[in-house]
Amino acid sequence: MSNSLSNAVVALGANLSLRGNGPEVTLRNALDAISRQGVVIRAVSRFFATPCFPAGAGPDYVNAAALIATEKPATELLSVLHAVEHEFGRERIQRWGMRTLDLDLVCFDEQVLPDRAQFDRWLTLPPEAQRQEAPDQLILPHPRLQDRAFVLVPMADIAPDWRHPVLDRTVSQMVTDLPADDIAAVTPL
Ligand code: PH2
Ligand code: MG
Ligand code: MG
Repeated sequence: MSNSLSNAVVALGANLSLRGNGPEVTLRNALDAISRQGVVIRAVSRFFATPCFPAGAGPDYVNAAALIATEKPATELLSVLHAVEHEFGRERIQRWGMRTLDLDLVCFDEQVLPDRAQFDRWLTLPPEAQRQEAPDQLILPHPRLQDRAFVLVPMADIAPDWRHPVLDRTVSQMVTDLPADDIAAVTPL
């Protein structure tokens, strides 16, 4: 048995207050809750205000990213994230709906899950289908990672050199691939 730790990136987001706390406080509390679950938080990005995607679907978000080291496999880390979301009032109702806390597992080492064929299907899903369909299993890396400034800009604070195992681009490179307006709209708090 190897004791080696895996590295994962978790994207944090919130755009609704919870128990009188705004999104920024919720994200801080969520990071504390994650670190009580037997995973090590190695680094946390700055916090950013980001325009809601899709545009007009709700208030601006606060987004951040955390670099995590863990002995757990990816699916167990995901269970931890779901438990913390639940603790912070998250109800899974509407795809891309407003939320008090969203914790997305973005990448886990260089793993491609569940397999390359499934990953490729989600990667190339047309935008209209993306609005309708949500995967019922863990897809890694997150299939929309490369499209989203609100994920990539925070991630560039903590894992600029992580290389996407399928796209073969680093986080820094994927940031520069984004439209300049998208990057400019992600503003540090
Ligand atoms: N998350 C969503 C949907 N839209 N928009 C921003 N700016 N940030 C998010 O984290 C976000 C979103 C679904 O998880
Ligand atoms: Mg999300
Ligand atoms: Mg989510």
